[in-house]
Amino acid sequence: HNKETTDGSAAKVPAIAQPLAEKPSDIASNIAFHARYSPHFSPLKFDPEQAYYATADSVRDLLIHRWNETFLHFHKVDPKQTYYLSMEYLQGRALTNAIGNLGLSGAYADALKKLGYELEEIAEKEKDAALGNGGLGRLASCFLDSMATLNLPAWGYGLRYRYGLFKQLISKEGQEEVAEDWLEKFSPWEVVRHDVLYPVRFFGHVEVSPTGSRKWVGGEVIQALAYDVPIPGYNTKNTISLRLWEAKSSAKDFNLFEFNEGKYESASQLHSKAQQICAVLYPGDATEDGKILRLKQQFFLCSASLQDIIMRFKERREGNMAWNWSDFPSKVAVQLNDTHPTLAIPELMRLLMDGEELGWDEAWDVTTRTVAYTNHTVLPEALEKWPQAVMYKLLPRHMEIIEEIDKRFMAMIRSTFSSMESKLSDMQILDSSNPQKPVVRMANLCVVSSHKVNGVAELHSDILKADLFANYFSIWPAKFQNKTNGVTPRRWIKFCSPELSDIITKWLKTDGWITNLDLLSGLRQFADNDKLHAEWASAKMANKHRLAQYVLHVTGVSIDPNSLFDIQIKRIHEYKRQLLNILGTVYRYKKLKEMSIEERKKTTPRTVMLGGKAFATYTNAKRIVKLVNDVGSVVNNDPEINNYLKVIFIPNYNVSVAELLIPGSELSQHISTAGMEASGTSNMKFSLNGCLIIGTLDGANVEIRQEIGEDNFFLFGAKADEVAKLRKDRENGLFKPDPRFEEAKQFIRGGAFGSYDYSALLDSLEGNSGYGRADYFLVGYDFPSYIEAQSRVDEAYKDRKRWLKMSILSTAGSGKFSSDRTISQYANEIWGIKACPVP
Ligand code: 6GP
Repeated sequence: HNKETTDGSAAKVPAIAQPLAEKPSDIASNIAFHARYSPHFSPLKFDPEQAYYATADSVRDLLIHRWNETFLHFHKVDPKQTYYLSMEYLQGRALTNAIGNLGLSGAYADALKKLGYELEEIAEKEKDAALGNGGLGRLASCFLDSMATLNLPAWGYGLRYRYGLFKQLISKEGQEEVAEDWLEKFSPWEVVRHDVLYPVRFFGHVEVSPTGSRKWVGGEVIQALAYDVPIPGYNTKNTISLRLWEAKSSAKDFNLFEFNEGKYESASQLHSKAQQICAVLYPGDATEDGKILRLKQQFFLCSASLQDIIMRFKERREGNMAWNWSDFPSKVAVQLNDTHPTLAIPELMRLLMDGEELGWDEAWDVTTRTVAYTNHTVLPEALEKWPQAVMYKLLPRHMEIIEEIDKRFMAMIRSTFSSMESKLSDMQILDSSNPQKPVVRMANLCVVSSHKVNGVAELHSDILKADLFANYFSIWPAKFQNKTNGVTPRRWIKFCSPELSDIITKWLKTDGWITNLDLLSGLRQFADNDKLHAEWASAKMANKHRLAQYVLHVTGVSIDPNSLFDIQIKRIHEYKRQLLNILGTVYRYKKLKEMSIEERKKTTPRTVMLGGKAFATYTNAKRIVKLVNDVGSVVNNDPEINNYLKVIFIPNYNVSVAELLIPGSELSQHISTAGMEASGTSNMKFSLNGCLIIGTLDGANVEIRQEIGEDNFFLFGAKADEVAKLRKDRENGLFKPDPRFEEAKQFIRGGAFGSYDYSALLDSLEGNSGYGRADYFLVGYDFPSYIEAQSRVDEAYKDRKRWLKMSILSTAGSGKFSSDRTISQYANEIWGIKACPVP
């Protein structure tokens, strides 16, 4: 019963007469049909929300049609396929993107007009699918778009979190987290597949048969049910699938007897356990129960996905007597999006050995040729380490397998690389150096078991080789690669900034750049052209007006579209240094206060916008959010200053908010401590949209600056290779803070922004709290060069012609940062897969 229904026998499904609507009049009647007969709401009303659902349903028809054709085609051709395993996907809204990729934006706009609605108004009714946290999750979504567009045989696998990460509310107290309600009213973009269901086991024990074979039995069994989200490619029939697993119990798990005795809770115990698994992304893991829940989520994703992958592999070999398990890696590539899906490694080993009766060596050969791993961060606290005791309890058979992998790895090192013996304790997968708390190092398990390991920008990949994974690099140099991140040009310029896109198409005389972003370099020859300048400026201004309206709507603060729009949006983290931004802004405010009116009039007016979520238990990050809001309350209400400076905290930053902010931006901040931001991807989106960057030489900034030219990038700060020494100097008392830095901190400590005591936050810059080392993120060291770079920005902005030229050159130099380029490189250099376009 687990088989796909479209297994090549689709002829069994009766044909339908109803045509798929692609002309405005047909689309309008299709929308009307869904409004009446798709039973989400009362069929008697057609308000904007219902119009959205009916429109989405009609788009879904088209997607399902293409999705089926794609699936049948892949089934027939049986190409090697990639399976992307990720705990996060930040899909955002689907409607505008889907009709844009289908080439039907105009037709849908016309159809809705016939029904009395504007497409934009309807599209805004959609809630973001917010199944992610940050860059890693949005990258996964950009990758899906590129895989579909490049006609690659690929699938995404993830979890269907009912409440996502959280919704951020902002009050006087700062950030408050509440459950995200994206599924409260049903999502039209998912197709539940009641025929795709797999059991996933937890706990239990290992049983050894008389012949010595081992089986995992007992424990708790939860069902994984597939929800498929169709992912249309741009300008192609190919529509691939994001399969999200939902945890559920079955009717036989419901104890009717107990229920009728009034024992309601125990009667449906398994039901509530299943509900917990897909409730939220990254539940708190401070307690043991929290750790078990996180591991359950990870294993649930891995086990269901691998069962599905193996089922498909076997299904496509049915009737063929000649196939062999050693063929598996020539049909299947599994990509681990960071370490969260590491359990795919022991689970694949288990399924092959205990399920398919392969021996260790054969299973290991298949597994290691199948799995590859991407690292997305070098932050020590993000490198997952799970207590061995918890792992034994939840996954006893997997722990046996991990122990065996570790044992064999050590034996291999001793026999083949004996000079590395002294490094073994660092390289081992099991770390028992603290006998009270032995842990499993997931990243080590990934590196040992993957055929390729990659970082996400050149600098980051170099750091992996020289530092984090240096020992492994010395024994397996060929295993390590770089794949600089990219973003999809469809969502991140074509659809979110249609005016600018039309200008680009007009000047390049082709819209080929949308799928071949390198063509943007053709804009360079027009960088000084006054006509282009005028068009460019007017498109940017329209986007700024749209953004200003949004800001007024969500914050009540009106901002001036003639001021410089300066934006920093990303998760709030000390290494990303939103604190540097706000300290710089505080300094600017203080200087403005000290100026005469005449002097003030000569300055460049700015609107500083920040947005991002702080992890619920990350105290300093939450203090930063509060500080930004407190500074905003004072500055925005200061009649002397608020024509020259505004400070806005954008609440609940997510994908659809980014789609408004990025096109309207002129300056964006990517100012992490060098060496700490693996890549960044919003830097690419901003520069693609003609926004200038103020930034450090970190992550992909390095490559962006190379591509767009040094003169078009406001650089400041320490370099990655200086950081270690600077930290040492600081610890040794050799750091002399700049007086401007002291002044900014003192201004806050003195209560200029209210009575809240910020000393705990500011003390982290003096050196005691947080990482236990003085100003670990070097805010103090970089402050003066940051302030000076900001002055260069102010000067450059005064010269309109120069600024516009820099803006055009930013877009022109962004060709490299398409996720189409990134995904082609993964396909060729890691996965070994080829395009499989639906004819
Ligand atoms: C992020 C990195 O912080 C960011 O620099 C990078 O651009 C992005 O991944 C995509 O590669 N990392 C995460 O979001 C994360 O959770 C474990 O890493």
